[in-house]
Amino acid sequence: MSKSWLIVLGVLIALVVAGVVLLENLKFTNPAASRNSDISSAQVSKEQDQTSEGKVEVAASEYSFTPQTISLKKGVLAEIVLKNTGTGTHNLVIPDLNVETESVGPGEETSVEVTPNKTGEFSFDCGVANHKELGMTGQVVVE
Ligand SMILES: [Cu+2]
Repeated sequence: MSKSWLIVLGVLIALVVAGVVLLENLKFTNPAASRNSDISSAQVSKEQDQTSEGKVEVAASEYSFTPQTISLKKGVLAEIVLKNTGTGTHNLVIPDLNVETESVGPGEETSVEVTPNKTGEFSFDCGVANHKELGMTGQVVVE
């Protein structure tokens, strides 16, 4: 008889504890939810920052690129902006990453987006005429 009362008492205590825990959770549900959404929107804007940080500007002239080495990150979207600071037509080609900008004339610029799917060092060059042979080459380092 006393044993079954102990069980009943134990169940009652368990119910009370569970009820308190539920109430606490309910009390903090709304603030917690808004905190979580703050965090996720912060993460989104951080990712957008990373995307804009993934903007790489390359100047093309006769017959070289500046800079000659650009760094990208595997799996991270980057925008490569090609500015033609020279007097002829140029573009930028990264064969290993399937990247090719359109050709732009003096003073013009163009851009291309790339999300490298592998790490390594790859060459880029100008695909116009024999500009590659004249020195319009560079290195892409993907980490
Ligand atoms: Cu060129």
